[in-house]
Amino acid sequence: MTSMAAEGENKPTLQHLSDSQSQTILWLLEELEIPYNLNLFEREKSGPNKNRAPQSLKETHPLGKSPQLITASGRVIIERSAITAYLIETYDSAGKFKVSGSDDDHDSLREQELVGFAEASFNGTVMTAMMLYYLKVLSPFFLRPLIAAVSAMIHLGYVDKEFDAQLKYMDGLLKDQEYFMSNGNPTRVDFMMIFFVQMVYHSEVVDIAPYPNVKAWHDRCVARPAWKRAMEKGNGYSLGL
Ligand SMILES: N[C@@H](CCC(=O)N[C@@H](CS)C(=O)NCC(=O)O)C(=O)O
Repeated sequence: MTSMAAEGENKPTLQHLSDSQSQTILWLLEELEIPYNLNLFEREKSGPNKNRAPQSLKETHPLGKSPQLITASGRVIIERSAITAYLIETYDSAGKFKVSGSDDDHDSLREQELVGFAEASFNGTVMTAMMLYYLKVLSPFFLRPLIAAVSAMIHLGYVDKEFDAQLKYMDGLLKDQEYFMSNGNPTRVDFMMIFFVQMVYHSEVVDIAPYPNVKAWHDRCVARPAWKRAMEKGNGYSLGL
């Protein structure tokens, strides 16, 4: 673990990679309105590691992924679920982004459940759809019709049904409130969920128009001034296929 506390001047530091889910941590930092350091990393432009993170991200964590948050005391935290929990717990003294309810739909257990749903279940469907897409476009041309046919079968039998069930569930959660667990300000669930929804939205692997509350929630998140500031401060956020 590398200590960057001195360099960080008692501020957290975000190790931020272009076109990545780190953008959502940048959004949270802007929402919190705290001082922080931002180290920008670009994806490799060519060679065998084209589009991958640069080796320099391994200097702060062996996995070399982004986001990495280096705390003011020099501890390196990976995984957005842990980073969002840490940042909100440490810096949200007014409780703007904390869940505050005690009923089943708004308590901390529900928050944990929905963070897990976003990361494991919804992301699982998104990744399966992405893999099928890349398998199709990256395979040799003579195999492509066969792979396209197998991919269509997996979509029909599994992926599309999962997407529909999951997006309907999410649409229902957003029926009477602006964010997944709140009105007014997002919570950790929204900071987690936005990336997975945007993967779907930007790549068009599934149409979210039939889920109007999800679409309205997405548009509400990206209309926030903090989201816009984060977009200006980051170094690109293109998720299209
Ligand atoms: N589960 C991790 C995912 C981290 C991750 O996979 N980051 C990607 C960017 S979206 C990355 O660094 N990719 C570059 C690479 O693998 O070379 C989290 O929540 O932070």
